[in-house]
Amino acid sequence: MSPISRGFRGRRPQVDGARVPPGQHVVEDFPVLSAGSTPRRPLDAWTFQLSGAVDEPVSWTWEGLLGLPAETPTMDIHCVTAWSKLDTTWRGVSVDTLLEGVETEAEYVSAWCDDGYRTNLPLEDVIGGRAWIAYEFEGEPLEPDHGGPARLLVPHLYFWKSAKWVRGLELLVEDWPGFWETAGYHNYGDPWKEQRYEGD
Ligand SMILES: Nc1nc2c(c(=O)[nH]1)N[C@H]1C(S)=C(S)[C@@H](COP(=O)(O)O)O[C@H]1N2
Ligand SMILES: [Mo]
Repeated sequence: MSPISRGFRGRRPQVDGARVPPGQHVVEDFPVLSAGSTPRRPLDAWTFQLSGAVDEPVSWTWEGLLGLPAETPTMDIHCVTAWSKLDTTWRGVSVDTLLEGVETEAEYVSAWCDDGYRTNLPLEDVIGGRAWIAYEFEGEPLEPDHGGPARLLVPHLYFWKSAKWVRGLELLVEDWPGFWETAGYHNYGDPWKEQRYEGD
């Protein structure tokens, strides 16, 4: 018998290693990782707000968000707990669209959420077509456990930066580390540089 079974190898999912950051492995399922329990907010009590270093805070109702031009990005996502999920398809509004016409001195943002979670990012990481407020996953409304009704999606950074149940972005002149960033995780979190923990 051949020591290598072609049949066995043939059933393995084909993974392009160049798409998987160091120390990560590809999963087919979609794990749920939350610091607390899933908050439930009725859509008629939901708003999304841009606040902080802006002349006037701007906010959208749920209907208002759905009325904005949407995009359907297909992206790979990378969780610091070492799973990566390839080719996930989302639908949502680009943060560029929300920031159109907004004048700001800010260089950072803090995303805030209905569960009290916060995460911080450089402003430049949420513009230029790299971040969305996502409300659909694989063609279905985003499930509450995965951040529904809407979450921030920033796939080029570790997934803890993709704030679930997001309600707004506070624009900041000075950086303000969030929940995991003050608990020993890396402030920036580039999966390609394996920036998992403070000091990486
Ligand atoms: N509001 C909020 N967003 C959050 C979290 C959280 O606890 N609260 N957990 C983060 C972490 S650590 C990860 S890995 C991802 C997990 O997203 P998922 O549950 O959809 O896989 O959400 C991130 N966004
Ligand atoms: Mo995480």
